[in-house]
Amino acid sequence: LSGLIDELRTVVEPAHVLTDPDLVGPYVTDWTGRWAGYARAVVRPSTVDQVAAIVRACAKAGAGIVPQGGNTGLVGASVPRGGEVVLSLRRLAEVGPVDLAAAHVRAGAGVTLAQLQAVASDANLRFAVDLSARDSATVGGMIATNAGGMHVLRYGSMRAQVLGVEAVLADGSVLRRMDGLVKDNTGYDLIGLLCGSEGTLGIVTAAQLKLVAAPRFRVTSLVAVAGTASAVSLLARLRSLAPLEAVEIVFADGVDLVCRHAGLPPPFSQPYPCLLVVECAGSTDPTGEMADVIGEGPDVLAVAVASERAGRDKLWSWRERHTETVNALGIPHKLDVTVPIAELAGFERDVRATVSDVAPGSKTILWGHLGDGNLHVNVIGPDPDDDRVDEAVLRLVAARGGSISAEHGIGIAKRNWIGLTRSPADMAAMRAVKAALDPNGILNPGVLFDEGAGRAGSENEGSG
Ligand code: FAD
Ligand code: 2HG
Ligand code: ZN
Repeated sequence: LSGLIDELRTVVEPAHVLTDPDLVGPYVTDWTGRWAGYARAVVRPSTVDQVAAIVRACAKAGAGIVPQGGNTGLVGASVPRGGEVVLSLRRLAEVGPVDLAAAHVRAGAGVTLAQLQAVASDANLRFAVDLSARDSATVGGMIATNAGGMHVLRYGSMRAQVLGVEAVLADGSVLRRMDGLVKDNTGYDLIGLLCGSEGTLGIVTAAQLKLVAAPRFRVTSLVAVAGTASAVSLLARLRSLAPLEAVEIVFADGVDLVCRHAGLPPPFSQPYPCLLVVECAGSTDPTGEMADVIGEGPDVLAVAVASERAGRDKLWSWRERHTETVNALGIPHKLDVTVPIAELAGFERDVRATVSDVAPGSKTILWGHLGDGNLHVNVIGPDPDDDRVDEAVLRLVAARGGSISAEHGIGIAKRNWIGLTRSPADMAAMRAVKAALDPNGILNPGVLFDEGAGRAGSENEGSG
């Protein structure tokens, strides 16, 4: 053990090989507090060559590596399980310059989303992915999780923004596809493969990222409706709006908790069962067409509209502050799922009833990205190790033809149930990819694949 640490201290400055428990602490517990482990060391390189040398040293010593960016991941994949080396990429934080003609920018893996958005905005452009962990979430982590966020319905998730990647593979070799070419059909799409690989196939050190035009106008509406079924009928009308960027859903109980936690006033003078945040952006003012579409239905109970930054931020705050509010209530069980939009209302009803049956007295808080059929099911109450609620909810998702991981990944939180929605053939192909790229299993061991298997929902039960 000390041999590896001594070797790591020859690769990066000794001050960036952390072993002191006080310094290591923030790197070994996840954002939710549900997942924590022990690390041999935390290493903080600042160049791709250092990353490659660290990987070679760990491979030689047979030490597992947990790549880490902002540690905002929500499925337990960014923290060690037992004695791995945490490889923090945060110091790879160079960004730019923006290539205006190509509309792309090079960013190091450790660049935060907020930094990237600021650089794009200075160039009168914009990075299309946005999420509320923007001040901490990094480019590398967002690629590794294929992060989604608020604007997926218009621009797609992280994978759709990535034109190029530089990554260190498990043998320490460097894969470099950084030309930023929009068209390049030369063999397998290894860039796409790394997106969503959760640190199990390679360590992203930099990326070439697509930028889009910055809209002149942006208008946000907070729309009250009677429930999920009404929200889905409104969504059907909203789809006719060309500049539609976001349709997010929250419910009265969650909004009430957010108000109490964040000290916000209630959004309307009376409570409504369900609220949507609807946002449009473009080169002309979308206020009129939004009002036409939103105003025309009997299902709309109240509307607030803002087009200036401060007003829009306020309308978003009742939605964006859900995650921190839930964390303040206890250690949550987080289930980030998609179901076909036609199934959403039924799923919402079933999920509330099922959680009450399986964990009486617990609190269920739902919200999400309605336009993507993506609900975040957060349950407070069951012990962190008691995963009966997790299993019950994920079985409901599978029964309705959904996905057990919409945008956060599988990590260790859901690996026992991956077989609910992936067939044995699918699992065998994924294992073959893992074995080819990381034959000794040193990259994020235990993530994605349940080596113990045999539990409910293991791959043998795949429903395809
Ligand atoms: P980390 O948490 O450090 O790591 C996440 C995963 O990526 C781990 O598997 C890790 O091993 C791997 N990884 C990290 N860096 C690298 C690298 N350089 N190379 C290879 N693997 C790497 N997610 C969404 O999709 N949509 C949202 O709307 C959203 N909102 C959020 C809001 C809050 C308040 C929080 C706390 C989280 C939210 N997330 C959301 C979850 C989270 O996935 C994203 O914040 C982000 O993608 C994680 O980036 P990170 O740098 O923090 O990665
Ligand atoms: C969101 O959309 C994030 O708010 C986090 O994806 C979801 O905390 C969660 O469950
Ligand atoms: Zn989300």
